[in-house]
Amino acid sequence: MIFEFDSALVRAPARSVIHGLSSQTGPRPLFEAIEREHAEYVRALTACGLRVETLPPLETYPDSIFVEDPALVFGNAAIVLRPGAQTRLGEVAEIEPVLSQRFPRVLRLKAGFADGGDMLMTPHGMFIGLSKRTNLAGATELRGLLQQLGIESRIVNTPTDTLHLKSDCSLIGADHILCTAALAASDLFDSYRKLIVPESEKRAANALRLNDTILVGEEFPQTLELLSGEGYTARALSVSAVGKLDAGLSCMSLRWKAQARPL
Ligand code: CIR
Repeated sequence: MIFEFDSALVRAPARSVIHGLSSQTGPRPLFEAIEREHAEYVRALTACGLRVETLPPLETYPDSIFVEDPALVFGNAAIVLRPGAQTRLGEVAEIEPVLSQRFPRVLRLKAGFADGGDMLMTPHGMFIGLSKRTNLAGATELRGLLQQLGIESRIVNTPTDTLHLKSDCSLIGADHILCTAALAASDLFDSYRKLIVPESEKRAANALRLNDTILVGEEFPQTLELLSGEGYTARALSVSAVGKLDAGLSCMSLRWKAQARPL
């Protein structure tokens, strides 16, 4: 099932994380605050039943804590992507050997750009969002790679004022999407039930369902209430420091359910 996970990779924040990319003009986050949020995140993943492996920090790449962006992982395969921000492209060479050691099959994007944050996996296939980070060349090549793994995909537009497709939406049930009003207004999720986050809590749309629990930013009480009202178990985590770097909950891990390897 799509929400079943037992394994995750995260990367410890480097001191340089405070210089990560951001579209915001406010103050930079403190390293200690990011470190705290990251530790809390790892504890939450573990509490949800995942075995979490923490990769060493990379000072050269401030945004490398957001390990979701340079790769996609599945039970028995991984795809190494090419993040669309120049300062992040070097993360590819760092994650590739890690994945080669852990997955029997690793495919690689060769041209164009694609960030994992633009990829939304559903029971019906993968949405590939075009954004400032994922271009048509990358999306088209990725479609071919996903096909090799037997995964259908659809290339879609991401709202222009958002970083990634998943900054604005998360799959919370097999046919249930948590999303911003902007995404709900598009025809993207016509065949899904939508739970729309309040305008004042737009960043809450980047939630993370792991097994039976949905992780949500604790800064978003109305969304937490909406989710509980729908019968979901939600766990609140602080994301205010990583939020200053345009990040949320999905970006800090790669998650999968391990599949038995043939003998
Ligand atoms: C960036 O701009 O690349 C980072 N500061 C934030 C990346 C967030 N990643 C994600 O949502 N998947």
